[in-house]
Amino acid sequence: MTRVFSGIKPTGHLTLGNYLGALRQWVTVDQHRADALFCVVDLHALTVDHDPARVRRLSRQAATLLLAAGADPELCTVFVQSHVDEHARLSYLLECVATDGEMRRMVQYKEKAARERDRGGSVRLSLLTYPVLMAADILAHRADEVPVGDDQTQHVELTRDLAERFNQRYGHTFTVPRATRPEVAARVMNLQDPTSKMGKSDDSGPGIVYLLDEPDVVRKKIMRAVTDSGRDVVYDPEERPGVANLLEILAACTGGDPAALGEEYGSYGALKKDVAEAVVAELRPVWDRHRELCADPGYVERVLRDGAAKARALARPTVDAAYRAIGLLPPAVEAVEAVSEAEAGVG
Ligand code: AQP
Repeated sequence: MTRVFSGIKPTGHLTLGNYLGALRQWVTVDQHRADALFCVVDLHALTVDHDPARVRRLSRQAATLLLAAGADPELCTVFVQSHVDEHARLSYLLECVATDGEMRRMVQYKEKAARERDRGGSVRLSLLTYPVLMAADILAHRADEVPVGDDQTQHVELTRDLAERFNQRYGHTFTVPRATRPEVAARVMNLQDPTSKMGKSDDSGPGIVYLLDEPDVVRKKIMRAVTDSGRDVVYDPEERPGVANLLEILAACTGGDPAALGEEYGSYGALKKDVAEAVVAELRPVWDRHRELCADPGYVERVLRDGAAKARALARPTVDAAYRAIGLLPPAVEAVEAVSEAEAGVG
């Protein structure tokens, strides 16, 4: 069975971009057709300036929202990255396979490091190396597919390179995964600046629809979205990024095609109104389920505990195999077991 792995980092409140670009695909498609693992990648949230209490809070919130969006623990594994040591254990080995040059070429690193320097802050070494940890997340579970939004495809490419290099040097150990993306809304843009991604660690509140915004706040943000200087509604991401973004969001929520939908509208106002109502209708079941889950925090805790146990059991053999393949001496107990197994085999 195909194995799917993907993650979400608790660096801020989840956005409509996270939902349409990732979560929705995970819960409506991936968990039904594959052996799927979904992870709150909390270690990744430590790569930028962070408040410990906030990361803890956001980690719980991200897991709750993932379940509210429809992740079903009977169908998939939901867990928190730091609960499964194998990810960090494998990351170091992959750092010994990755090069300094390839890490510095990562676009997210360049953008986030520049933003950090502009603010007068220092850049954490982990911001440079975290794509290797992401590779470890994926490879430890031998994932075949990694459903991600556009912004993460470069990191999945790196993961493929590291897997192939490791396999070539040390013997076949890892599955080489591939990125998958949603057909529309693979990059939802900021409503106030449609040339930038709608990002959860962004400061510009009015341009970002958060999954836990109240319905009227969602409507207001969409009605105030920046459009373009033209008047006719045309799907043209290059020349009309604001309108194209709204059409993509509408298409993602209603199932249509963005270009065809554009032809149905005579004004930006009518388009915005329909987008706002489509988003509210799309998010309503998530809000309802989220309220129920918040009333039962023990359930979320149990899902995460059971998910971590499953994920650990799944990752352990692959990570142990990587340790052996790269030339590390197995711990004594494993060595003794290996000898007795060999002797039993000979006898
Ligand atoms: N705007 C987006 N449109 C489509 N997909 C998106 N994703 C993120 N933003 C959009 C996808 O959501 C999944 C989880 O994302 P993440 O938590 O790894 O990262 P992020 O939301 O991009 O958040 P950061 O890095 O903390 O900060 P920002 O957002 O400020 O860059 C991924 O599959 C991602 O592609």
